[in-house]
Amino acid sequence: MDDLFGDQPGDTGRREELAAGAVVLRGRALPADALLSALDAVVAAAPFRNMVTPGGFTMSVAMTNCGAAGWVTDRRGYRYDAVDPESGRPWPDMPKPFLELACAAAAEAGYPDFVPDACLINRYQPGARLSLHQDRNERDYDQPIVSVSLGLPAMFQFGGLERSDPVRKVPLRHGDVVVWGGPSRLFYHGIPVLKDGEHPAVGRVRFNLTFRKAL
Ligand code: MD6
Ligand code: FE
Repeated sequence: MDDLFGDQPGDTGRREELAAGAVVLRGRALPADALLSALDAVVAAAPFRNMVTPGGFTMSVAMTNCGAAGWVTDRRGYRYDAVDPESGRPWPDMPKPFLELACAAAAEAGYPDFVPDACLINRYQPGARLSLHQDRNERDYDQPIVSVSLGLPAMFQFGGLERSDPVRKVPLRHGDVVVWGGPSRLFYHGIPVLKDGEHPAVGRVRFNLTFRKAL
């Protein structure tokens, strides 16, 4: 449905190189119905929560995970953990539609051996933001990250290896997939304050799934 009603008419299927090793596959996650149903099931088992940073700030982005390892933060630091600290149980299994999309998108982008063991799920309500950061809690930086955007559009800030490097702004819309690795694997990036809006299939929210090989 999403592709018919057109979040990005004419854009689906386009491939945009962002930087060495980083590519946007426009609309690659469409149609997104199976992903959204699977997301509901994950969230029923492991609800979204606003985690606390080591510095003591509560994040405006709510998070949960699926897969063998989940990314967590608390006063003790950032890390991957096999267990959801809220429930004491393992994170939900990675749903098949998640795994299939992540592997296929990575292969298309030039990473044919990528098999994620972790999927961090971010939920942005209007006003939420994710400040500039590097993804560096994974063991093997030769493995890329696959990022899937669903729901409301967002501006993705994409910098360089230093926090002070200039940032490019890349609009990410419902169904877009970013595959990111190689020379840009440790580039700083973030999401500025999410603008209000209503997505026809998803509502007043943006979800981002980031697939990683964490262990
Ligand atoms: C987001 N994404 O798009 C946040 N990290 O909501 C990330 O932080 C991210 O999209 C590493 C690789 C790809 C990403
Ligand atoms: Fe990130």
